Amino acid sequence: MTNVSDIRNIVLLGHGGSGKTSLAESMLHKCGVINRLGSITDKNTVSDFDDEEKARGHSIHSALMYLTHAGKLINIIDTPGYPDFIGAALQSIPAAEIAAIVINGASGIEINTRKLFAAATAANRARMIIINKMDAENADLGELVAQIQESFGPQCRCVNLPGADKQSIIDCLTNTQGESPIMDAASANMELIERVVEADDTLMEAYLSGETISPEKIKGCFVKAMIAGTVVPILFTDARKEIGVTELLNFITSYAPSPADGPFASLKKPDGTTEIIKPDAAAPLAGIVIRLGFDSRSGMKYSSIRIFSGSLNAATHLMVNDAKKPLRVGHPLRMQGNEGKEIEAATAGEMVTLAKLDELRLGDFIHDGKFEGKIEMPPMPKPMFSLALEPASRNDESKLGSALEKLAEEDACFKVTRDPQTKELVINGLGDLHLRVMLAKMEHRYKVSVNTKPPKIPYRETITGKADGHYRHKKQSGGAGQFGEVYLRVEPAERNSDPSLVFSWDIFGGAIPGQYEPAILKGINDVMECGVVAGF
Ligand SMILES: Nc1nc2c(ncn2[C@@H]2O[C@H](COP(=O)(O)OP(=O)(O)OP(=O)(O)O)[C@@H](O)[C@H]2O)c(=O)[nH]1
Ligand SMILES: [Mg+2]
Repeated sequence: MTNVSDIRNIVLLGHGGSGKTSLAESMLHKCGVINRLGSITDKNTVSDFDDEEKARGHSIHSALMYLTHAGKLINIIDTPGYPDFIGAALQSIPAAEIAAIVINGASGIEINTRKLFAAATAANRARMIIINKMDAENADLGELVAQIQESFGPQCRCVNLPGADKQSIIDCLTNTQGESPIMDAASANMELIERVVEADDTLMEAYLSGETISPEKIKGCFVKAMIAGTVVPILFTDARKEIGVTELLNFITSYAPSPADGPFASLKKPDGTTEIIKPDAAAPLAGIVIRLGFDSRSGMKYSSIRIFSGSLNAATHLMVNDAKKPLRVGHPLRMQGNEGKEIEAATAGEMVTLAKLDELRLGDFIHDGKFEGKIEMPPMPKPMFSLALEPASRNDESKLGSALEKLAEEDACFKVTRDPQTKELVINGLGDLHLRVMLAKMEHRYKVSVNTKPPKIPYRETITGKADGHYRHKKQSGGAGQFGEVYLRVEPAERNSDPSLVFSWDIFGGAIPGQYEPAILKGINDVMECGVVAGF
């Protein structure tokens, strides 16, 4: 069991190609977890272990890793940066106190940099910015820092700076000596301290009255300032040459929040109130499912959980959301990319992975029966790209349903629907690349081939204006005579109104017996389903 204050949970967020996976790799290498630095080109990083990731040279899923540095356990979640795979990144944000937004030093602020910075802010995470690829020849790092401050606010302040040779790092948190092409260490230090003291009234007063604030006091206030967001530290790295990586690890262990510092998870209870969950290992169990994956070889399902309070071991009776029946769990695992190491127990503040629990879904609230409610996940973008599928052969047909179900379980932004009108099987995702990758995964992993085509557009007739109709029914030939007379007025309801039919009587005195109403409604609904003019 690791002491809660000795844990740091960090999620790496940022646009595709900014170097998150390489950075995670170099952190593991620096700490001796791996003895060879893997690379994207050699397809041998710990994080991008999936065949599809290796083939494409970028991350598709989130991956969990861990290391120890300066006596602290650092859990790292590497996330994909391409907009098509943003679901996995968003899903990981609630799992970590620290959100590190990685920016490519050469290409600067990109679309997902902004989206993910905003998502981390909305989720109240302690944010930091890592400018990676500081070695890139065309990088104007001074200009980039200015753009970051303009886009994300003046709270973004440099904690270190690249040396003129881009081979070294100049600390400006505890040091005022040295000069970087961006600025001198003394000015950076002053700018940084200004923002840190803002989180503490006493320190702020002392600072404004001209007192020199000691490095110890700055250190004591830094975590508070990061959580409050008065400072968003900027650090520089070159992940390929592992420059700035030790400095990054030192910063995380000494200045960034542990689960004991916060921000804390909040549980939305059934009565509408909120309960803050403090990371107490002795308290009841509470956690959320942050990642799901199926092993490409064994097909085994792995569910990763962030534990907010309590403890989980092989004997735990695991409750999921408001289900009444507990699940039996096997040995908890701690994941290093694709490799799971059995651990006795996982406690508050940690991440843990459980095998073979088919019932678990992304975002599920797990507990031991003593908590009730839901921990909210960040909003997910709606899948807007669609493809209609047809199994390539009869053999594929039988396997298609279960393969699609597994793919949808892993990815909150991938949905499978059957269009009730066109009867087509349709997959929906965030972009063309998203859908192509899912189909490739289905082919390689589950050996299911499909033919695709653009989905038929389910055109629907609708009412565009107001109209009155009248029909008289008379039947006198044979048996009892029948007579009926109907007056119907139709006009458009509000667009997308739910329910789509708004029905009311326009008659005074109640001369029509109520028993006719269901038949009338059925008639109208049948016509609405089939259309009047063109039959759809
Ligand atoms: N020159 C240089 N190249 C780097 C650095 N960091 C990463 N790269 C290269 O940049 C490319 C992209 O790196 P990744 O680590 O895959 O980037 P990522 O952010 O994980 O990308 P996604 O998984 O697509 O979000 C790879 O070819 C890396 O070798 C760096 O600091 N300097
Ligand atoms: Mg990556």
